[in-house]
Amino acid sequence: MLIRHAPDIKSSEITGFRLYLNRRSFLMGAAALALAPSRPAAAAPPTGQSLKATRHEAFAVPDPPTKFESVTTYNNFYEFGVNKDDPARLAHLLKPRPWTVQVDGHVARPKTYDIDELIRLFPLEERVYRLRCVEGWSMVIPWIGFPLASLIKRVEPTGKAGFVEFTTLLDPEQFPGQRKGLFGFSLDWPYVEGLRLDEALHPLTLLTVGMYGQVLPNQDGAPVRAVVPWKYGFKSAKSIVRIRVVSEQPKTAWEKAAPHEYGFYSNVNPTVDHPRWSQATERRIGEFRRRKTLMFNGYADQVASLYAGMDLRKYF
Ligand SMILES: Nc1nc2c(c(=O)[nH]1)N[C@H]1C(S)=C(S)[C@@H](COP(=O)(O)O)O[C@H]1N2
Ligand SMILES: [Mo]
Repeated sequence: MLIRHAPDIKSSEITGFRLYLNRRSFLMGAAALALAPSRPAAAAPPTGQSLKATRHEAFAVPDPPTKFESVTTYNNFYEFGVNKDDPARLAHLLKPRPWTVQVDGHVARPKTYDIDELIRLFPLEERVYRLRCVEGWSMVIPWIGFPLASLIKRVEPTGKAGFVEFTTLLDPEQFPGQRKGLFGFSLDWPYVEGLRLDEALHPLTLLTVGMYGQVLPNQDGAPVRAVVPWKYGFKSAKSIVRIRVVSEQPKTAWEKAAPHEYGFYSNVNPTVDHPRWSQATERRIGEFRRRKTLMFNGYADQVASLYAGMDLRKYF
């Protein structure tokens, strides 16, 4: 059981499997930081540039947004390391330009998009969503992006399409966490996530390229990440280089690491506990109290029908 010695304590919020991983790799993480190259003198990434979007009120939550500072300094992005502050410290290593996203698989019009072409293709919307991590904390973030469905429909899925698979960039030069041997723990890189086709086409599911009126900071998944607000945070893959329409359910990075702990669906569900901790409550970053976790993270009216008749204990 965890000992809570401060109300706003950070890494101690990580429980179970992930706490174990963090402890194991704490010293190794420090070594990786020391070895990481310093900020290059080349052109700065576009992080911080303002990005215009039309505010979209449907699905917006009334909760006040989490502080930008918290959202950009308290991150999970294992490619940079397992500690919450590793992504912000090492984010300068990631170069979000030039960048392409390969969209292929069971589609009639596969295409590799330049990121700037992709951003121009669809009108950008601002949507305020809750995001809850499986570790028991949550945030409220004004994202900027467009429905993933717009892109999927554009490439025309064929009759064989059943799932959508996301792959994060594999590059140990930019992602120190992918360097073999530096950390005591490693996911099976690249980070892979997936959704059922109907989940991917759901109007709530976004591809995001910004937040808080600006270009997505590197530590939050620049230049493009998925945001699936009714699922645990790890389903929202960052720094995506490939979106593949497939027929079989993808094997995700977290499923491979611990299949009994992280299922494919990973819908936020306060009635189905993680094998080693409760999912009944959460702490909103910036608050002290714990609040009750809502079914499907509060999006039940929109998404519950996707799972009608499914045993959510089995398909966790
Ligand atoms: N590629 C990649 N995507 C990732 C992760 C990661 O480690 N690698 N962590 C996930 C987890 S566990 C969470 S909670 C969210 C955190 O997003 P944030 O840091 O922008 O709040 O990103 C998700 N996407
Ligand atoms: Mo998470």
